Amino acid sequence: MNAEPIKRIKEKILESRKIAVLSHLRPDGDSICTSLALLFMGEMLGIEMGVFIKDPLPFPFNNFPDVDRIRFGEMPHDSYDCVILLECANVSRSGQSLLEDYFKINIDHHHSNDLYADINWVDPEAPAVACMIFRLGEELGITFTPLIATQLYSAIVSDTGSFQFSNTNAEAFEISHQLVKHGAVPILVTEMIFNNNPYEKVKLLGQVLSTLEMNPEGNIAVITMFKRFLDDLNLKEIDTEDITTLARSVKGAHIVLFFKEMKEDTFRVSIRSKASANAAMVAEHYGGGGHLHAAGFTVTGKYETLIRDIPAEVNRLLKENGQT
Ligand SMILES: [Mn+2]
Repeated sequence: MNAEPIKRIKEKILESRKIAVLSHLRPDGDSICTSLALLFMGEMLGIEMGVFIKDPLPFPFNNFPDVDRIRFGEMPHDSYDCVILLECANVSRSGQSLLEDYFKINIDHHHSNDLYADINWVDPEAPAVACMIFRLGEELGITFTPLIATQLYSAIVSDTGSFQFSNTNAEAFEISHQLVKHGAVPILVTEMIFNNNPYEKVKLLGQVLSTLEMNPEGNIAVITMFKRFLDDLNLKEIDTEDITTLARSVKGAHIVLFFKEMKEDTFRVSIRSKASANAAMVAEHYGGGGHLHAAGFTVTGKYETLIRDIPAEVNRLLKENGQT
């Protein structure tokens, strides 16, 4: 019982004949691509593998190679020797029910994790869960095929925002170096992840950015997406993280307030912040919540009033708490 978790996971996998791999609700590039890499690794060991994801895949991962190997919705309750949960802080994060009777393996690189499984391997230093699965693959003596290398490399590129986010460390580069040697082709992954936008998304990006305003102090950027932007382009929902990233790139901007019109006089405000500016504190002030650098809240009122009052109040809050 005292052995390192990676060793115990190796042992459990090697004695298994049938394994289910689960990841979290609203799956992201890291969880999706790593699940597929793990599926191929298990199959190389002669294990019957199943990848189950509750929610549909977001763009652009819905167009990735081999996503037809993923099964969506509720996992069928077969006789798995173990269930591996990737990036799930608790069982309910997987969106799956009735996992009580299974032997569970919990692999995560986030700080907050309930350590709920039979084997828990949580490493907050790992830049992506893909890096942990790479290390597990080495432990298992897997020969990394170009297919596996491409999935793991895609996961790392996605989770580190192309080696730009704060989780980018030496390990991200070391493992990527190995993966490229094993046949991952960086330019092809870049094309798949970043240069694959639908025309409508880039048009929308332009429209939202045209609303960009800075507060007088120049530390708060405000952008707005009106419902009519989406309606005009026949878009329902689209990932708008790129737009926020651009707004946050303005020199001196510590916080981006992204107003999304839900219906008349109702806005969902996403907050993205950097450095010491605490997005969660701002969101909580308005009855919302979130994390240090990503949070949100909902407000009602006339747009002209909100757009004037909220940035001023947010600036006051930041000043009061020494966060500017
Ligand atoms: Mn991740």
